[in-house]
Amino acid sequence: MRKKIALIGGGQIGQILAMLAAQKEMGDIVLLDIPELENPAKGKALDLMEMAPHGNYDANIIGTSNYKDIEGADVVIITAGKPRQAGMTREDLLAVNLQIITQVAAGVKQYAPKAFCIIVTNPLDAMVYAFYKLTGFPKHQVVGMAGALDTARWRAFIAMELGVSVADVAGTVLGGHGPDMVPLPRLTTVGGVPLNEIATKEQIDKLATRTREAGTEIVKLFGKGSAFFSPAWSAITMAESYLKNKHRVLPCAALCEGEYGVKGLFIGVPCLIGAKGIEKIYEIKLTDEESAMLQKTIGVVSKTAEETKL
Ligand code: A3D
Repeated sequence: MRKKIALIGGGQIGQILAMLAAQKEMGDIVLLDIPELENPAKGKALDLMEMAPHGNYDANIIGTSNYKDIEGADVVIITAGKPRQAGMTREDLLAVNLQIITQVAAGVKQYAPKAFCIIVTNPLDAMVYAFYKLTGFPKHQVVGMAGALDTARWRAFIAMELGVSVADVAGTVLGGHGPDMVPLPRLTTVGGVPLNEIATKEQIDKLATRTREAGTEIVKLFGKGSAFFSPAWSAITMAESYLKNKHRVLPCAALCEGEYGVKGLFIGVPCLIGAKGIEKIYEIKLTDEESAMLQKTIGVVSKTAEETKL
């Protein structure tokens, strides 16, 4: 039997997720949106079915607004919620998206209680915390997508700046999904060569700042809405590691219970994703400066998590 992937939210990111999941033949796909947008969800699903002969994939893809259709899903990716508009912070979305996540959590809890759940809705660290609290799912089954995207942006900007293949840039970005996130130049390499040895301090500072502001850079260019291609591919990478037991090590918002001195919060940390979900969190020995930066982002995440009152 094919695996089943439920996509909650059939907007910009949801539709790209559906296309990627189909192209990668990850399983059958359910695209769920609110009742008022059930027909557009059905239309997107049908369009993807009609793309299959050229896309060369076999998958059953449906659109719906009924949670019953996600029954037994192996993976649930949640993008339901409002995106930022120009001039907004992610935290401005807290009240409206908390209401949406509350509805989504009830539906997923009822119909897909065993699924590996990847939350994308912003403000990310608070929404994944809320989903975890509301569902009561085990911690290894609930994760937020942010670090995978922040790291992709860091790698992309380095490759663009230095004129090297992005495939050879390795690194990681820790912390919350906001302007206080912590790129780690000390641990970033280009084909094994330390970044610090091939880029100047000015270049590295500029790249770190651009990474922290990358989401806002796109929001400003769009004028309306936020990034969707790169967030979708980041979430699909996480889902694929789970479904195929690939054991990718990706920075994800995972529940920390003592790791990095964090207790009871979802923070972006390097995670091993396999068939059991979040199988391991890796702790990196940080310098004093890096630790201080991480403490700052933990403070921000702690405040938004508190604001959910959960
Ligand atoms: P958008 O294109 O508006 O799609 C969101 C979809 O969610 C819409 O089709 C809505 O109708 C649907 N929706 C709303 N309420 C519900 C509900 N109760 N049940 C089911 N569906 C519902 O937004 P988008 O796809 O561009 O972005 C989705 C979310 O991802 C936003 O909150 C963004 O801020 C967030 N986002 C996060 C990142 C991260 O890196 C964490 C990056 C980019 C966007």
